[in-house]
Amino acid sequence: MSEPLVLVADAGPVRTLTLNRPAALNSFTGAMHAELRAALDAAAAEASVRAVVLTGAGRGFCAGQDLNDPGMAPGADGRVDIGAVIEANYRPLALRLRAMPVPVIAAVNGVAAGAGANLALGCDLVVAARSASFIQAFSKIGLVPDCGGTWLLPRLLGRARALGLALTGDKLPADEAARIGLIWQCVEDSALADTAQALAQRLAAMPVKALAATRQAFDAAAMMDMDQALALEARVQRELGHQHDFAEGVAAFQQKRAPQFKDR
Ligand code: T3D
Repeated sequence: MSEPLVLVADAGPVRTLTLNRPAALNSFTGAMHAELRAALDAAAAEASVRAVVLTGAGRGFCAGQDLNDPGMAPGADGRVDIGAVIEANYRPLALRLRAMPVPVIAAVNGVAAGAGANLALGCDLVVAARSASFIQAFSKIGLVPDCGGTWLLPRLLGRARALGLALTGDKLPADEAARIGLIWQCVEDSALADTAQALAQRLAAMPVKALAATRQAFDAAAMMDMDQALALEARVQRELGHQHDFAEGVAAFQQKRAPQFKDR
């Protein structure tokens, strides 16, 4: 039997998904996309999973689209339909990440290039090893940033830096990515797995329904004026205020005990 293209491992409430094509820096084939979609769907469906860590096997995180994948071969008209690849694979992937009911942490263990960079940046928190880097490799092969890059990069960085990275395709080292606020944290290589795991365990013990709602409210508010965002906040708080976790959080505070959150 062939090796899984996405490895799945649980540590209590934290599920770790590891992209597993290390010889090609975990670049995406159609088959790896299918396994990752299925793994994300399973994590979303299982009540016991309260946080997800996404990382890569070997020395890379993900080098984007596998440029040797037979799915990239020209069709009968002699042309490659990259739009179809995006619609079938990258768009569903990026949307799935944004809709996860639990926080997702990217543990970027090495180079993250092309769609691999934007896969990481689409996660809720990005922790990167000092030796890792982020490359918007698209311009070098005549494409625009995808897997949500056109939406994510200007929001994360502002237009000047986003365009600078996208146009040049320059390698951005992890420590610089942290310094300019593109990612949450850069840590020593030897500390990456433990740091990401500890962060995931910490978030898993929190009210994850509210954490996911926070991401979704941020995404929605990005398209709104302030009054619309205030109305959104009222709607979301009303719903969260009816949940177990709000009552539990307040009761635990009043009773000076640790809360036991369970909503999802
Ligand atoms: O259908 C569509 O195209 C639409 C979707 C587009 C989304 C995209 O992601 S477009 C961008 C695609 N990705 C790239 O252009 C990145 C290509 N890779 C690189 O530029 C470099 O590999 C890196 C900068 C990421 C890393 O460089 P380095 O020197 O550390 O490693 P390397 O020697 O280049 O790569 C190691 C191996 O991985 C090598 O295989 P080999 O020679 O040892 O057998 C290399 O061919 C393979 N590899 C790396 N990236 C890819 C890849 N194989 C297939 N596809 C790749 N993207």
